[in-house]
Amino acid sequence: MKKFLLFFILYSIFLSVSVQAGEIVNVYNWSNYMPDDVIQQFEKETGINVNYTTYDSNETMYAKLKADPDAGYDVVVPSTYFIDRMRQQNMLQKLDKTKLPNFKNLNPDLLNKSYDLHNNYSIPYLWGTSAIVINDKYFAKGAVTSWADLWNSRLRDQLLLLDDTREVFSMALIVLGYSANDTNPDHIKQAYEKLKQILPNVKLFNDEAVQNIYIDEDVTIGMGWTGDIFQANQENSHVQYVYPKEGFVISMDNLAIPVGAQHVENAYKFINFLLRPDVAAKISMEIGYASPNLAALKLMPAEILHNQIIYPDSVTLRRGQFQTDVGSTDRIYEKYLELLKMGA
Ligand code: SPD
Repeated sequence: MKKFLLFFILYSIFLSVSVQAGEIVNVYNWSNYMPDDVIQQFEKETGINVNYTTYDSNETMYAKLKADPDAGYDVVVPSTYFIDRMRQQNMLQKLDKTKLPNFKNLNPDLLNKSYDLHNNYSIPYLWGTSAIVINDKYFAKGAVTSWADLWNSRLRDQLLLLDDTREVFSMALIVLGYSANDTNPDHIKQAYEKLKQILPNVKLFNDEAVQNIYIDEDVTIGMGWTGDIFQANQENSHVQYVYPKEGFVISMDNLAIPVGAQHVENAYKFINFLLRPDVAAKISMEIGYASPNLAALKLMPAEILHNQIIYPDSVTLRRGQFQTDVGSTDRIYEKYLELLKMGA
């Protein structure tokens, strides 16, 4: 009887360890970037538990994985310019597309770009822009049309700026007439000097609670990302997104598997699930970013496809610049952002 009990206990431990090891996927994503019910649906359909944690910037995610490649993440969602850096630094696994049959749903125009030719390391998730945000109760439509308007001294202590190095510098570089992907240290220094001039107008730097801040009208002017402002506009129709006349940044975030991933098969299952047309459509419509999934677009209503926050018209899109990796110049950007925030 004792022997039987011991066998039973050991067998139960073995079963529970093997089931737990196989039934989890550790996902590390941007905050406010995936609906809870999508995660629940995946868990229900597959029996795989999603251990979901979030980050607030590419830099945070990159630093964590750089410090510890075995940090335990199976899926991460870097922007294109970080995919470029991370694949070059051998931080990502080469993908086996035979395990991603839903890859075929993606828009070919958004694949095979220089940051990852053949998409060997990255799968487009969502794309969006950053632009000006105004509350039209406080700012008449047409009164703020350019990034340069945000430097107006009448906006003292009123602005929200994204707490994101490249986004903040892109704004200043574009105002100065430079590329948002500039690597010339002198131009970046000029952008820093320009940003110092906007500091008296800055109320806060934030990137995690942007939609609520605009919904609650704690801030009524500043900058923001597509999805946050789409969501804010649904709750408070006075929150408006204005594509600046000088230009703006377009970015795309991508699903990838870090080299140290422990649950690779589950990572493939999760990514393939997100590429399913019905799932991709749900994510895009709830989170408010544009979908790179053509099959998903076919499932979306016209009011979403014509929503100017998510899908700006082709004339507006021509003013957009796609974010690219700036290599080691990134350190210069980061140093200046730190200095700026110390002075804010
Ligand atoms: N809350 C989700 C934010 C996603 C932002 N992606 C683009 C970042 C490019 N710098």
